[in-house]
Amino acid sequence: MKFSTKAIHVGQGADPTHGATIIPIVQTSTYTQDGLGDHKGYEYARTGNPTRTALQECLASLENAKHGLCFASGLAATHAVTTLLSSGDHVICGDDVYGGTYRIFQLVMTRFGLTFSFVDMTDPKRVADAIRPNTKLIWLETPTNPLLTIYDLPAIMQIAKSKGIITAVDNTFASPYLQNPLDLGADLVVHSTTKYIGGHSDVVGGAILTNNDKYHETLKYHQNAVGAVPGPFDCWLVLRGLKTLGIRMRQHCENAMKVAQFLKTQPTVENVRYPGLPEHPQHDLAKRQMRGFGGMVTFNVKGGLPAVQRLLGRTKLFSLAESLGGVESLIGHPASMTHGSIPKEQRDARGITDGLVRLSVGIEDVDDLIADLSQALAGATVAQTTTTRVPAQC
Ligand code: P1T
Repeated sequence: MKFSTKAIHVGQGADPTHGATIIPIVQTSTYTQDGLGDHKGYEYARTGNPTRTALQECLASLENAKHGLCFASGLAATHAVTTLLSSGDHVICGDDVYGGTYRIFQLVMTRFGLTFSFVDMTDPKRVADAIRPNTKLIWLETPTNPLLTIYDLPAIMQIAKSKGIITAVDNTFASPYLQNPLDLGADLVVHSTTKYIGGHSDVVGGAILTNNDKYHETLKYHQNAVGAVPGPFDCWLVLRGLKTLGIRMRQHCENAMKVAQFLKTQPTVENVRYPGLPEHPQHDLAKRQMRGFGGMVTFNVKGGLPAVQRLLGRTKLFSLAESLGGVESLIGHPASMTHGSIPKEQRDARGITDGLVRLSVGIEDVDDLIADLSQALAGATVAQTTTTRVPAQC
């Protein structure tokens, strides 16, 4: 079966009870048993739920994985991966990741005896150099959030494999439609299903997919033991979004490319980053390991924060909001929003400067999106009074 057929059918056969064509929302916390130990596969809804099972199976099939586990959020899935580790273990993490990932690693999990090195992985040799005797996990995003850097998955996975280190790839920005890290050697794929997979900005969720039976068993144990599971309605919403992932991603890619090309022509814009642009530093690598370049675009606005604030206040179709991957376009300021948890010196050193703007390009008519950016950029060059944002740190 090919991608969009799997997205619509895997795990989603007609309901045996009533023949419902669409997977029902099995809204129950517990399951009546016929006798002690005699049940239909479900005992308690933290441990398992048929709507969640359908989603887990479907997501696993889309990442070419044997196993899938869903969580209450992308960060709950990230946290679950750390349950494969023990106090004293060392983790190598890409130095450009979602600010919340940095926060749970550096500001939360270090209190439990884990240590983290944040490494620029554009040269895989730097990953090899960062390995210590106690390194147990390599974690990365590609494309990265927010700078859209592409890392060489086969090369990094090979380095990890030679040392017996677990690899986890957060595939949220690409979605399984554009990239399958397990096929490129990763042990675990992590998703915030809140983003492209859900696709409609109406649900929060996360998932881990793997072919490794041992990791799956441990993660499943912790999924139940910790209990950060999604409710049945949330799973149903993600399943509903998932059905159109392929068609949405094609439009996101097409629109984002046009928006990136437009931004390049704008005198008030510099350093447009989009993996589909030939001048992107890892454009050839992106072509090799992805099937499209995604819907995210970042750029710098000349004039720094004041110019950015004016721009953010002027877009009408691009909503100023956290998150990404929905059908509607969003605009954000990583330094004060998604990456506000990272200390300023580190943000600046990594390129997440006050002048950086991130777009999640939706699937509206691209002519309208470009017209909106065009008017907002034109207006942003005219100085106006603005209010100062309080960092939201989502
Ligand atoms: O929000 P949540 O479902 O918990 O997902 C966390 C997460 C994990 N991985 C990546 C790459 C992410 O981008 C995110 C969440 N990101 C945003 C909310 C954002 O606006 O970037």
